[in-house]
Amino acid sequence: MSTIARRGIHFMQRLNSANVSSALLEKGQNRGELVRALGGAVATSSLLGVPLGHNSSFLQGPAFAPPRIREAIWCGSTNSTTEEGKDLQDARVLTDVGDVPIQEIRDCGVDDHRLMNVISESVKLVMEEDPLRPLVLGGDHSISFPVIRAVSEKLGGPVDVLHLDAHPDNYDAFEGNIYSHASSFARVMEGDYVGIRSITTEGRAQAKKFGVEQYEMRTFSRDRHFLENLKLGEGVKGVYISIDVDCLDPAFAPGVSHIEPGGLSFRDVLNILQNLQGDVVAGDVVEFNPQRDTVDGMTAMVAAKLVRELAAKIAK
Ligand SMILES: [Mn+2]
Repeated sequence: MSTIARRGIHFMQRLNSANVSSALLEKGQNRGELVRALGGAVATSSLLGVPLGHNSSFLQGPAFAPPRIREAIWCGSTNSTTEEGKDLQDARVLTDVGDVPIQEIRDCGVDDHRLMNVISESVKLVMEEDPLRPLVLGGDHSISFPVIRAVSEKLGGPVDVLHLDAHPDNYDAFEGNIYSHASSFARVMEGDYVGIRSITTEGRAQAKKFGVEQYEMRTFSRDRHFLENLKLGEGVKGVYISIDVDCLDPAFAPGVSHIEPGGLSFRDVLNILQNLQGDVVAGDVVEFNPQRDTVDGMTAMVAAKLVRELAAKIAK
C-alpha cells in the first residue's frame, strides 16, 4: 500500500478515535468540516496543488511538482514532526484538498485569463472552510498572482507579502505574457522581497515604482539580523509567504529551472521563517522542477521541508 493511502487510513482512524460522528465520516469529503469536528484548531494549513508549468519562460517541469512534494512530505526517511514540534499527522495542523486539475481545464480550451480565475476561486473555496488556510504547491511562480489576489479579496484587504526568490518576478509582461512566471509580482504589485540576486534594470525600476522593499544576496550578511527578525502584517489582513525554491543556493536545491549561484542556505530560510512575527494567512512553495532534480530526489525533500515548516508557521 502506498504511504499516502496508509496515511489516509490513519487519518480516518484518528477521526474515529476522536469520536467524530459516523455520519460526518461517511460524507468524508469536506476537510474543513472534519477538522472542525476534531476541535481546537484556530488555523489549519491545507495543501492545494496547482500543477501549472506553462507560464515558465525556460522549462515547464514545475507542473510535475505537487505529487513529488507530497511523496517527500510523507517519505519514511523522516518523521512527521516539524522542527518546533508540531505533528503533521494531526489533521488540525495539516490537511490536503488535492490539486486544481490544471491540464484538464486547459484541455477544454480555457485561456489563461479564465484559468487564473479558476485558481483564485479554488483558493477562496479552501478559505471558506474555516479554519483551513491555503498552502499552495506550485507550479511555476505565475500562480502566486491568482492565489494572493484570492487571499486578499477573501480577507477584504491587502496582506503583506514576503517573497523569497532569486528573481524579483516583476517584469510588466515578460516576453509579452502578462501571466508569465516572471511577471506575477508586477500583478501583485506590493510586497517585500528577500534573496534577490538576478535582477535587471527593469526589475529595479519596477520595485521602485511599486514601493517594494528588496533585499539582495550581495548585502545579505549586512541585512541578516533584520531579515531573521521580521515583524509583518501589522495594519493589514496578515502575511502571505511565497517561497521560490530557487531562493536557495543551487548547492541546497539543484532541482529548479533557473540555477542561480550565490543564494540563501536552507538554514537562512528557516531562520527567516521561524523567527517571523505575524499572522501567516497563506503561502506557496513554487518552482521546484522534478525534471532537474538529483536521482535521489534531494530537491523534493528540500521543497517538502519548506512546506512542512511553512505549514507549522500557519497552523495554530
Ligand atoms: Mn525565481
